[in-house]
Amino acid sequence: MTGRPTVVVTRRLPSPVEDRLRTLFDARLNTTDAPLDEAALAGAMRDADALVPTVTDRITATLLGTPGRRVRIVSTFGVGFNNIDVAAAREHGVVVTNTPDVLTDDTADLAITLLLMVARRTGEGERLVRAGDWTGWRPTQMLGTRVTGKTLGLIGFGRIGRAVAARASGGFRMRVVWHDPFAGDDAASLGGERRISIEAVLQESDFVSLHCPATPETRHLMNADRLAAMRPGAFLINTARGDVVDETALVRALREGTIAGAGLDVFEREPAVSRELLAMDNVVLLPHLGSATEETRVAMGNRAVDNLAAFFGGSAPRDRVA
Ligand code: 8YV
Repeated sequence: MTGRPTVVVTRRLPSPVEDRLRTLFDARLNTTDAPLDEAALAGAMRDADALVPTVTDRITATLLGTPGRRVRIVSTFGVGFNNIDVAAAREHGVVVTNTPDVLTDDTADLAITLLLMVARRTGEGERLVRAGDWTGWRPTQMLGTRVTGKTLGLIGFGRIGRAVAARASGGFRMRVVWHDPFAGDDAASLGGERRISIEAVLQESDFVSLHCPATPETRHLMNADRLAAMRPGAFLINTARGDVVDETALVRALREGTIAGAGLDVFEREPAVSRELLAMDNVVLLPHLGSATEETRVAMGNRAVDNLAAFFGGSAPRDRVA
């Protein structure tokens, strides 16, 4: 290749990352931050050497098969890559990389935030105060559920699941049980108690937190039956991906009192959130904030840039997933 590689970035990134992209590449940055439509993405596939998408871009087989495609690497900004058809990328010889590790702690912090918020009814409490409806302290007002010492069930015991386990067991003396078909034998030494089935985790847990990737196998993993297998009075926390939960079944379970509440950072049809959820007081709803700190978003961007720099420098990108 002659000259600097052309890199199309689909959304605004923190300015230190955009500066670095401009220094290293012929960077086509998205100054408006408006998502690129299908035609613009196809144009990028034809005109650029690399694409830096985010969770809001669907990198489909059609896109990867764009006639005259020039893009050779898709360096996604995020650890999850369910928005990218990795099988099609492999087929077309397009390299795909992600940004693991750097967002583990912040995402774990957010899972704990949701857990505390929903158990202690803090969203509800804040709404009351802001509405000017707080009439004064009462011994029986807005009683929540204790967190300390309870059982936390983790579905997925990878980097983020383990970071949540450390916070829960260390900070809140919680008993942690987990299920992860892909965890190696070494995972047992990282704490918590392993369970062979998801149902065993659900039956034992006061709080269930999801930390598995979104794959065809995990789509609607939390369906009506699994929600019914949770303890009455238990809470569901989701910082993974919306489609791991059957949102319609969740709404029903919450409405009928099958479970006590939910803390959700991700949704099946983002940014749309079901009207029923919006109307419920026993759910906490956040706009996909898992990795949203200044520090982490810069680190994610740098990791995406490192992957591009390695690829165009002729070495193996550290975070290759396809
Ligand atoms: C990001 C995430 O906000 O990394 C992920 O998988 O869900 C979040 O950290 C998002 O993916 C940005 O593309």
